[in-house]
Amino acid sequence: MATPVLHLALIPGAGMGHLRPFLRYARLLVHHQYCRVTLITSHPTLTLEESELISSFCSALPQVNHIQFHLPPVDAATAKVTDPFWLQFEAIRLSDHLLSPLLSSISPPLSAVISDMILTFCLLPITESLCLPNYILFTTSARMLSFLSCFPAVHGSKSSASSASFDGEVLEIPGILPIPKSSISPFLLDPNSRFANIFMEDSLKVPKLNGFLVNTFKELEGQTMEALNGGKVVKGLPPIFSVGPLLPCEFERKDQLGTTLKWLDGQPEGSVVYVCFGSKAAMKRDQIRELGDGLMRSGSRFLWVLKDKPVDRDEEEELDEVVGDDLKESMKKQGLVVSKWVDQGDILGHKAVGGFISHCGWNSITEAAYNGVPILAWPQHGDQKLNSEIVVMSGLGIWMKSWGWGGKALVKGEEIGEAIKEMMGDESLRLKAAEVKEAARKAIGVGGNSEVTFKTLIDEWKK
Ligand code: BUP
Repeated sequence: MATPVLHLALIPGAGMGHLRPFLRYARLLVHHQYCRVTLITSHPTLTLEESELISSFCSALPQVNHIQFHLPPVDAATAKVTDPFWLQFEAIRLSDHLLSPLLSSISPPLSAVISDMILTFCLLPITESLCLPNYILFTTSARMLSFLSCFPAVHGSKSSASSASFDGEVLEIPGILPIPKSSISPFLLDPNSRFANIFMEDSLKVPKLNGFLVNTFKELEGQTMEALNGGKVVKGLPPIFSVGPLLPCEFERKDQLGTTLKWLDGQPEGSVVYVCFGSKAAMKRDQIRELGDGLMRSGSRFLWVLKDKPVDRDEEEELDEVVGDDLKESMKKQGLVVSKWVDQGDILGHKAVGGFISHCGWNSITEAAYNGVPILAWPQHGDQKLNSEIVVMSGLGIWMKSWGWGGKALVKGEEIGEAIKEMMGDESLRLKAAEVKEAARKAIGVGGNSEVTFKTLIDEWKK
């Protein structure tokens, strides 16, 4: 058996949406004959789900060297953020003094570090001082990477490396479809927000990194990838590699009883709308009730992952407390509502699922693309409107732009019901989604773009 000649450290950020692609990529690497992998995670994790997932990953892949670093406590007032996920990011960003000795003491010495973009601020000076190549596993879209690279233009900074311009309404980035102001998170438009400051700092660091691995594929974002790599977005960017779609793995499975899958087994093919807004977004109760009403009005069967808390969910929570007694009773006849973690990868791959109401977190989009499931986009915050634009551009789904950001204005059940009918009844959408599915499978199949990129990266790291 060949001895590994590469030692790669993977350092994810916080939240399931960031952790999962790292673990999926780590699994690919560890199965390569030349690779040894060290996974470096922060402790404690923000959610129980993350710590359980890390344990399950380590049990499934004991050859991975797992190291934890202990986070300092961070005060919300000092950090000027209240969102628990951003507080966790802040704590990680304040841990540079721990990461430097940790990285330099790893044995055998590292060949490269693959880290989350959110850590760049504290990690890049360390990797530079240790002369370690630093690659980013970018957990969202290439479109979002273009936006990040040009972010100073949003706040009026001119740069000779980029001719991106913002006229107050639209961000024009050469080579990619313009980004309307309405798609940019309000936090990032406020020059004084902590988020905008972090983006500004990170944007300036993008050219200093050794490369970006993006969980995307040619047929989904080929034009944007070409613009990024062709120097159109910003001159002098490092190489950007498409490595996706990164697929759900066995170690991610949580629903050992297969409750949701058993329910899906009893439903006709393509008949079920799957509803999930990711691991972070929690809808307000009045919007949850309207969504329940909309699902009922659509006439479709549904599987709804209901979440009204931003961090871990309380599985004991009573549905009637959230949606009310009447709606709870009528919903039982038409769908299944769960308030616990489900195995989304399996659900999207089930033949009964014919549509997906999604917040458009990037992992969810790539998982839907891989399974050819049409999406009704309902972005809630962050990068999700930019991602929704890709859903529409690729033909994978539809987006009711008038609904705006989730939580801003109440979207009524009637409208939701009509939008669901549109998604579920559109045969051309179904066919287009099936084409995206074929392209996704081709990308990671033998000789596909992402598969070839994987080998290219291994060769690059071996040099
Ligand atoms: Br909720 C939920 N089961 O019950 P996104 C999510 N997931 O498997 P987010 C489950 O978590 P960010 C559940 O398949 C996806 O891989 C889902 O990531 C899985 O959204 C992941 O879609 C969620 O990127 O993260 O959680 O909002 O904001 O970082 O994109």
